[in-house]
Amino acid sequence: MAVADKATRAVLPNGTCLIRRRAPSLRLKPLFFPLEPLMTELSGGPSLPQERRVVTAIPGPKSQELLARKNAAVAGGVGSVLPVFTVRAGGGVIEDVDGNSLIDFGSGIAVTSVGSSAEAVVRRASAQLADFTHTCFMVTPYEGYVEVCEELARLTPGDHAKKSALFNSGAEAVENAVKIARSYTKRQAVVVFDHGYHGRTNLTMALTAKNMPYKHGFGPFAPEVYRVPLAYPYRWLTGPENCAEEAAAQAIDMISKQVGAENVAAIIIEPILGEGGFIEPAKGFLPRIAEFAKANGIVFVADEIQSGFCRTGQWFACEDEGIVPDLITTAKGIAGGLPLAAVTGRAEIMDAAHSGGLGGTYGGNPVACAAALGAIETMRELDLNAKAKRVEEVMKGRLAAMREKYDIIGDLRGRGAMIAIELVKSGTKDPNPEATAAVAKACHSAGLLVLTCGTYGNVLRFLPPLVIGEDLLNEGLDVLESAFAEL
Ligand code: PLZ
Repeated sequence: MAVADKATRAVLPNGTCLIRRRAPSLRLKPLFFPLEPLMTELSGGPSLPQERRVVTAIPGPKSQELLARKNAAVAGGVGSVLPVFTVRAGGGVIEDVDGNSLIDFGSGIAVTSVGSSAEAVVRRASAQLADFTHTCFMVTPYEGYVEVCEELARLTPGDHAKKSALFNSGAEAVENAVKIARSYTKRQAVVVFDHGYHGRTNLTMALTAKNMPYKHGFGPFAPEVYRVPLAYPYRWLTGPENCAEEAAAQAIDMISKQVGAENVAAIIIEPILGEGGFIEPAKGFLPRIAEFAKANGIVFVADEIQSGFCRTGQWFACEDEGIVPDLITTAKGIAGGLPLAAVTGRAEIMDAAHSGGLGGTYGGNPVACAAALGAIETMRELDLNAKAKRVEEVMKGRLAAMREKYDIIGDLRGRGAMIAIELVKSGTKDPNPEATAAVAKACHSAGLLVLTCGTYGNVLRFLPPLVIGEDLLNEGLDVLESAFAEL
């Protein structure tokens, strides 16, 4: 980390981080460091202006050309929400090949919470790249992996002894949480919830609720997976008041009667559901399910892959109801854009699998670990939990005003910088995926990247990088408001 010693840093009021770097000394391997005698750069890479700039149609002509190449060379099953081809990204913007600069309300699906080119991530990952790219932790280990596991033990809820194992993707982490829970309990069944999303591999497709586009035509799926009701306040038939109690009672009844609690290895739940529609389970539901798991020797797994690492204004969303999961799965925000995922949990559970039973060629890659340490450093230094709470304040204020004005906004929910609105047909609760797609499209054309989600495809979700400047955040909300006005 010699480069770190030579850098001075300042944080701008808009949250971006400035670094002044001196020329690398001879002690470093000069070949691997760009020759920058004295330069100042934004966290968004050298001089990336933090502005919305639309200079062509979206997507522009160069993106269209690349899109034709994509369509010819890339498998049709791999879609892109908005085919503008990126050249640079950082802070709160994405710049494309045509010179457009989009405000980013997506963070690459909740990944780049520290920005897409955060200074500490780039610095640490670059230094690691220069030292070595890979050894395979299962062959010869390295310190970065251990350091990430130590950080995970510190940051995740609970003060019990914890251990971690690192992987490449969220789905892989969830699969491994199931392997670990099965080893520990010597049971097979896994319980998941309506609207849940846990990945696209065979086992995680089975755990995921929604057919299209995730599962359709891809079966048969892994056995011993059981789905139970979720306390979804906006759509609970008897209304939100008794939703937590009723949903928990139904879920517990189904587990007890249809599966047998004594056969259940793990209950897996997202403390705030991501792909399913940014659903916050009604207050009281999560603690009731966690309690049931504990009383029956079931491993309670919080899937914090989307909600973790400051996204909701806490290190982990389950902290809001004081939940201490037995295992917690993380990915996405953990490494500032590099692929890394983890299972963290009670040491006795994590140690249940036999030696050699867990792993993979690339799991906990050293460059990804270095990036994770840089991302965590950034989260601490810039107090990104506080930033996420501020994003919530600004967004909820503006969105509540829009909801007053446009009655197709049926629900406004989420925490921190994980906020969503659910769109319905006027005067009903019928899902309105058409309006959702139209608003998203209008936003894209005006230079604001927004994403949709939800079982019914009628949720607009907002996941800005936590380092986004407040001006850009407000400008993005202006664009959204105009999109509603146009509709
Ligand atoms: N668990 C809670 O949100 C990934 C999926 C996007 P991977 N969510 C984005 C898509 O359409 O593929 C996710 C998640 C939760 C697990 C996962 C899976 O994480 O890194 O995509 O495998």
